[in-house]
Amino acid sequence: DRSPIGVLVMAYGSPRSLAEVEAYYTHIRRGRPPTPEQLADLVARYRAIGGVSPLRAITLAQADGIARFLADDPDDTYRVYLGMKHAEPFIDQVVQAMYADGIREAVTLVLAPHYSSMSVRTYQEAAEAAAVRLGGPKLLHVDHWHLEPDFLDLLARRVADAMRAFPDRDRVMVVFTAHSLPERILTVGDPYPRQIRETGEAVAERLGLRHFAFAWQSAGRTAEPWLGPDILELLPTLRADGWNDVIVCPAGFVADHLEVLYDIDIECQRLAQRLGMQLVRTASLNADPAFCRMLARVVQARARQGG
Ligand code: FEC
Repeated sequence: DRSPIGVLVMAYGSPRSLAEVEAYYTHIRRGRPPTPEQLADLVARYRAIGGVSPLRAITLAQADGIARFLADDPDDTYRVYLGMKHAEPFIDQVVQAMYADGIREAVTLVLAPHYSSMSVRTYQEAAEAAAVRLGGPKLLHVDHWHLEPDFLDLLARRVADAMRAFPDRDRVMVVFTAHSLPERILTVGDPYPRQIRETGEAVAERLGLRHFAFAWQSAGRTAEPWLGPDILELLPTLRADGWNDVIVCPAGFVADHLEVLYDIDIECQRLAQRLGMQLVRTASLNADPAFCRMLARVVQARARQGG
């Protein structure tokens, strides 16, 4: 009667309504409430994408999809849980539920492909703090999955689909983007920028792309410097270099949400139009069954590896 292996799927989280935006923003800011101007600005961005972000629903569907594939495992029994960094159910509450359910060992998986001390690691720390306090479960982390062949194939397919909007692929620049982080991650040798580059290069190689570039997006509105160039800075440079056709592949994200639907589809698209450029954004992976299967396999491999 072995207890099932826990699977702690962790995601960013999103407000369920405009009324929840302030509490959400305050949580992101580690307890410091936003100013009224900051709050109004964020609410306006949520309104611009339809009032609520689809992120929560997509995250739930991704976790469901992973669970469905894991249910077919002939050897092991898994029980999937979903915890969020900035929204309910919070990661520590979920670890508590796992513990109460008798889960002794759990694989943790963050729904973001690239590892950073300021992203994936902070999810893991939230889970670890709860597990240490409770005396379990034992956590087996998946640190990153940015070079999984099935992930790269899925991204390559989406870039190829976007390419169909253009008559001549040799005149299209493909820009891989990921969420910016404060520049100080570079002083600790953080692998994040390198891993994003590796993902983009591997996708480019699969497609035989000759023209591709990298840019950051969605930098926070704080005083310290963030990694650049931002996609909003890169576009004018590309235009000046004679590029009119651009594909943006937000390779650091796995779902439609504010940073894709607003920052790319509205803000970046507006700039492209002003510059007279044609910009096509690749479709997000969302709950594509092939993506969920790929994640389920990553979980199985980590469980078998043990720790
Ligand atoms: O659709 C939605 O409702 C949520 C979209 C969303 C995703 C997301 C992903 C990442 N973030 C990362 C880092 C930071 C850092 C700060 C920060 C701030 C915000 C704000 C909003 C927001 N993030 Fe986010 N992020 C999303 C949403 N993020 C809203 C606050 C307003 C703003 O700055 O625009 C700065 C915190 C601070 O002020 O100190 C740092 C990283 C990711 C990608 C990896 C992951 O998913 O974990 C890294 C989706």
